[in-house]
Amino acid sequence: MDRRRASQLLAGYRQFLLGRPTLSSHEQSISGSYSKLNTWRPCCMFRVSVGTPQASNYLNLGKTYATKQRSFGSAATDIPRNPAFSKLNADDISYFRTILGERNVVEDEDRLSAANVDWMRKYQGSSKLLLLPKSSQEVSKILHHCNSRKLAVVPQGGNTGLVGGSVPVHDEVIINLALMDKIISLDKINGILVCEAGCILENLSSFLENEGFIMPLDLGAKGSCQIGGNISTNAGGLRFVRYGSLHGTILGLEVVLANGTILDMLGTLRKDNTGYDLKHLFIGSEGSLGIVTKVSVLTPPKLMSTNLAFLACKEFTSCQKLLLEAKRALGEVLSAFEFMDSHSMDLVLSHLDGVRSPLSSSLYNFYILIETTGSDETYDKTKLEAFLLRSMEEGLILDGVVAQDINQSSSFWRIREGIAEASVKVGAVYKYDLSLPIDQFYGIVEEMRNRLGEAATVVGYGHLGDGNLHLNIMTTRYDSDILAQIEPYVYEWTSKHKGSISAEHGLGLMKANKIHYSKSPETVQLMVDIKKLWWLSINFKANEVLTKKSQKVVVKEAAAVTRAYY
Ligand code: 2HG
Ligand code: ZN
Repeated sequence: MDRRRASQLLAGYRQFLLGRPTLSSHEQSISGSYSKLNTWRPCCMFRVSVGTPQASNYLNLGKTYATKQRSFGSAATDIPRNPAFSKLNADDISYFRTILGERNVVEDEDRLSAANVDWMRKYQGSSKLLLLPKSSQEVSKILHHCNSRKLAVVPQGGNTGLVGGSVPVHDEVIINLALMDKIISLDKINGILVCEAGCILENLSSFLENEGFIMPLDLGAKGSCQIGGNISTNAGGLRFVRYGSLHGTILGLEVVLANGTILDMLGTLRKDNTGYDLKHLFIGSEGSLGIVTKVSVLTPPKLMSTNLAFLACKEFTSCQKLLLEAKRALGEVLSAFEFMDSHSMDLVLSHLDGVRSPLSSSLYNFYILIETTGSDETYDKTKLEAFLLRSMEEGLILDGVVAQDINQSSSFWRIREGIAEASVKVGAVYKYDLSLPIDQFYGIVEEMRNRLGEAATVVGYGHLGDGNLHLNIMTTRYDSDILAQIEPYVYEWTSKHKGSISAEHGLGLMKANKIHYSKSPETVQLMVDIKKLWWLSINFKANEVLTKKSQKVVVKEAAAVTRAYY
């Protein structure tokens, strides 16, 4: 494409979308409401086991157990209830009432059934009790009691996870942190926010934006997910390409261990080299070592100039080159680089009301969202425009638009963030959250499409800037034959290409026994050892149950890391 034609197109982009689309619920939320959105919001969870740390007895996943029927699909991993754990009795409930008050000890069936099932309605537990603590001390008392009574628990945040980690497996006591939602402090010079773990991500973002900062983390589930759950799964999201992992931005944590000990690591220092940095053990360990109750996070300043481009490419190789060029040309202002294929786009357009493509044609194969955030409007715009012109001239981009106001950018984001929401409208969805080398990124999507043929709709999208693909496979209903064609093929393929089977969603129930596809036996063994040591150090009784035999099972099955819940 010559430069003049490219310039005309770019000018045309600015005229585009003059008719404002109807506000989506996402946009409404941007204009100030904190209310829970109707849109999709899966994300995270945390989980810890309490009572005897008898990890091994429920890890022999190779055997088939005739336990309860799960709703479907990849949830089929059946884990037997460990008989070493007690059953709740009336005395337990009375004790919880004395520490939490009547209202926050929930036995109501409707509320329990909502807390027992995940957002996809794929993983279903049968807990009879939901506890809503208001402070770390209350969490500590709950855990201390459960530990001494050998009652299993599952911590729950916004219950937006996609891997079955935030709901009970059997009858665990659910500890939901929703009432622990206070903002404790903000250092307005350094942007260090301290808050409770139950704070909803979007509320933190809105609070910070009023103060001139932003959360380093942003994701589709922001209207419901809680920061404690984000940390427990080490959620990645849309700003990862710019601000990196929570391992970098979380400065401190308060965590309650299974025996009720409150571990104060709630530092607010950028630099602190005094011994092991133990907070990292809790970031991404899915609650297997403790419940995160408070958080200290380094928040970047809010920069005033944001631009968002919605672009179309013909080949996947153009998307790859565009990424490289964007990193080179946009450098420090690049704040998101998101990818979706035409199948993802079709899915959103056909299942979400009020969403339409910003491009005049729908014949493109791939779409890229590029966001820049900087401090100088003219400089940032000039940089982006020069980059877009060059990319069009080189034929990397076939078409595109640049959002002209917040409504337009919200409508662009709505398409990308709406894919997960649209995916559950088809019927059944099998979700894979993979990290892959950039040259292999789209290969598995094409392979699965060929492999499954007409039987399924296969879409690929995700955080191309971070090498994180979301492979979603949709069918009208869950079917074990389809599942058998997908798994273990997807895991083997990922492993063969040195990818990760869990980039940002955690292992949860879905992938607890799949860890070996991404980690060597020695690495898993060390995780198992750390976990055993952890439990031993907080509860000497553990010694009695970690028999030689059960330890072997732990090692063999390699699933101990997160499936120590029960
Ligand atoms: C996203 O990036 C989320 O949209 C969800 O991580 C991915 O639903 C999925 O597979
Ligand atoms: Zn994602």
